Amino acid sequence: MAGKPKLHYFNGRGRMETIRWMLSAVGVEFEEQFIESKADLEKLKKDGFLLFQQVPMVEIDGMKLVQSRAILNYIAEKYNLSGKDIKQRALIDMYSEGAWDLGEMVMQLPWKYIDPNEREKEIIMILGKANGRYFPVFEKVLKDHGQDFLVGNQLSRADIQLLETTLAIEELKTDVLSKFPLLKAFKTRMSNIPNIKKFLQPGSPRKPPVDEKMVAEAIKVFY
Ligand code: GSN
Repeated sequence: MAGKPKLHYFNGRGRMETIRWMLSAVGVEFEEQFIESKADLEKLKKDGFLLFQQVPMVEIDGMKLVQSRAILNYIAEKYNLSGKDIKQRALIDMYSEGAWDLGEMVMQLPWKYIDPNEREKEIIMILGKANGRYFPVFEKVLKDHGQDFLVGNQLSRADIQLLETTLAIEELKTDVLSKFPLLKAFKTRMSNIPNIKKFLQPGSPRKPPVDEKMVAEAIKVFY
């Protein structure tokens, strides 16, 4: 029997967090090998384990997968999170990419904006995009079909990625969903799915928001 997937990344959210979310949502246990020094990263490179000399890298089913979205695609296919047909798949991909674009802005915040004033300006921009571009789309999708999940009335990667991103945006502004009642109800519903509920509880592999200390540590490893 194949062992647990093994995730290679630093001990923070970054590009691995969606992968942690996805595996956890389908109840797959995994191991994490944290990269804590330049030597750890160099060893992975020297051993030929990183196709493009980069992490995230996930050992799964006898493969060493890199490129975060390729890893997510594999997990989504394997665990039936990509819909029932190619049309559902297209919707799921569009919604997931939208959630990814918004989530990526939050992910990059502590890395790109060290100056507190610049960061504050960027947060206002991100909240503007969330309120003006992304959340209205998801609110309308939920309103139009009246179902529990975004596509095909079953859990897909789009639901998981939207929940992850929504919670990340709420960390910037707690009442950000006040004008989006259906998205708010979606958040509550998704958060109560047993595997997800477990992932949201303390002690799970979910990582806290990236702080300045974590950025400084990661910079030492990657630059
Ligand atoms: O999505 C992906 O996995 C890739 N398109 C990008 C991965 C990437 O930029 N990895 C950085 C770590 S910071 N982000 O997760 C990396 O491994 N840098 C080390 C290097 O030598 O380039």
